Amino acid sequence: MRRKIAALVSMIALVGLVALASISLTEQRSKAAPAYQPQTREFLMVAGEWDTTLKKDVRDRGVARKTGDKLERYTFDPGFIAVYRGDTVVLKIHALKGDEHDVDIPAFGAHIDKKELQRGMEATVRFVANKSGLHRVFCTIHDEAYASKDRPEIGKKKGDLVGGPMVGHILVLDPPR
Ligand SMILES: [Cu+2]
Repeated sequence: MRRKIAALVSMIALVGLVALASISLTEQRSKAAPAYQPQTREFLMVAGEWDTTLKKDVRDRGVARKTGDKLERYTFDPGFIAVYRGDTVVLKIHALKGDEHDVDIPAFGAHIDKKELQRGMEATVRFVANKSGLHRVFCTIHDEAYASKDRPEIGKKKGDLVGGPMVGHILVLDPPR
């Protein structure tokens, strides 16, 4: 009799364990990864400058430059950022080098006017990065930012970006799953 009771008790215990295990498995399965919650991502950027005085004649992006000429290049620093699609991007841009700059991000219709980015000023642009892919951030004020006419000698058409660079890049990634 005792044996029977013991067998019965262990049978009940076993059934109970199996039931518990299956409940916890079901729970785990139903806990799918939560959908990505878009975030606000803020970046501090500066307008930086590189320059040099030539020690010999060079071709500077298709243009002849002489010994003694000064070459200047302006950059956004950092010049490359990555966010997830759906994130709100806040770029705080500090104009440290160069008298003035502007900011144009055609992919997101975002813009800072040059009046807001005179030397020493900081301006903010904010947008929702709602398109995946690699997008460009331009400063358009520099003489050679865009070709003003077709430049077959360097393979560029009117309106193509030839100079600067004052070009940054924003990589918008598909949200993690
Ligand atoms: Cu600029």
